[in-house]
Amino acid sequence: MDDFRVIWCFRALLAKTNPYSISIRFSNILKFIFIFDAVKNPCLLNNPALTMTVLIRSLTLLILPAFILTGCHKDEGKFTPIPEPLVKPVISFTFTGANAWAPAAVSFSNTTTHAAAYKWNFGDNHTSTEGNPVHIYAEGGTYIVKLVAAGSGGTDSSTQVLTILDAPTTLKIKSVVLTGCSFTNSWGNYWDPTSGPDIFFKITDSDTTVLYDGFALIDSNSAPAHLPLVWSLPTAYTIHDFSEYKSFKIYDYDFPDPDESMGQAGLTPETYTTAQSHYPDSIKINTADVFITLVVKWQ
Ligand SMILES: [Ca+2]
Ligand SMILES: [Ca+2]
Repeated sequence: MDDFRVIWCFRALLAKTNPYSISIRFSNILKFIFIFDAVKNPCLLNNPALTMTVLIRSLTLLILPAFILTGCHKDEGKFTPIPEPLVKPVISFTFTGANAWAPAAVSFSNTTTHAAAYKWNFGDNHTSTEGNPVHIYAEGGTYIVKLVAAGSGGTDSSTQVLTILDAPTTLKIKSVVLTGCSFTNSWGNYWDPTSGPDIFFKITDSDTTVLYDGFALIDSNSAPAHLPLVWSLPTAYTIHDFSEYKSFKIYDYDFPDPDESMGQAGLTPETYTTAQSHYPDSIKINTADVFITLVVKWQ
């Protein structure tokens, strides 16, 4: 755009009340400037409204008679537009979620300026054109993240390095905490009518193979007020295969009869190895019969 027309109308000058107003209509104009004669009238420098008033009053004296005779008069003004300077993108971004076990979700915060389009290369053969993407790194490693930004002033790019830790290979069960259970069996009878149940746990596979017997940690003569029952394992039980189901079975010790099962709950550890459910320090599992919290350590 080289120049443009300004059409003003002095209809407002016909009004007999102050202050005078003037409307100026522009077409397809993004920027404009007014130039006032501040040398002759320094007080006008910071008062464009006053300048317009003085200008209008002066013009009124000269032109108003002609308006009265001819009606609204159109005039043209010519201004020099100020072109928008073209600035290259100034790339800036931060991220959170790195230095975590894989798979890890890393959130990128894009603070680039003078850009309208972006392309991310996360360094693991994945890309994105979002402004502020969240990317899940599936495996541990060191990755070079590159952001390319494009704007009216051109394109530019910047890189940063981030590290994702290799996924843990073991899950250690440090404590089994019974937070809830029924103190009556399915017939509505107390497990141990005279003294309350003597509660302990076993860890088994999906069948009946006992992997860990917690009998040594038994809580004898329990009552609801004793909950939660906290069983801290002297030696943590270690799970290596995250795809195998583990059952935590709760018993009332009966002698000489077989132990009475009060219920069970279990987990498959890989459920907790996603970017969303990301290696929690405690895991809650339950069925209708028992509620258990496992205090664990991944490594
Ligand atoms: Ca019993
Ligand atoms: Ca008992």
